[in-house]
Amino acid sequence: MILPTALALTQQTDPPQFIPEAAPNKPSKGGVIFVVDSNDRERISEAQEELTRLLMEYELMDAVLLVFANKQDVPNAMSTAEITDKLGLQSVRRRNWHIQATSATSGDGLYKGLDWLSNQLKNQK
Ligand SMILES: Nc1nc2c(ncn2[C@@H]2O[C@H](COP(=O)(O)OP(=O)(O)O)[C@@H](O)[C@H]2O)c(=O)[nH]1
Ligand SMILES: [Mg+2]
Repeated sequence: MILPTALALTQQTDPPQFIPEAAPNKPSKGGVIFVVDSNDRERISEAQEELTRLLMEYELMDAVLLVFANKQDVPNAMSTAEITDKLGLQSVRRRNWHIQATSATSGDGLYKGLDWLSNQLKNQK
């Protein structure tokens, strides 16, 4: 998450969550980077639920969304089209979003995704 407020890891929830240290009183512009394990078919629905929960956060109302479909180097990993479908991204209408195929181990796609985010944040001003 790229937000102007600091985030703190709280142990008071299970699992521990990142929460804003001082809750802003208005939605922050900025962006969310949501990293998905494209090779984990078992947990993609869990990822979808978590993304839905995240996007309902008041503070993230105006944030753009960048999804990294990571582990694209793994044979038989889900494609960006499949992940778009399973995360229900087509129904994300009120914010700009982008899905980027990445491999964190080789670095493929990381800069492409960050370039998109950087351009979005420039245009938010
Ligand atoms: N092949 C591959 N491995 C990755 C990539 N990104 C992270 N990993 C590896 O994935 C492992 C962590 O697994 P991960 O799926 O992130 O977490 P877990 O599902 O909670 O176990 C580490 O060994 C990372 O090096 C990637 O893009 N490609
Ligand atoms: Mg995993």
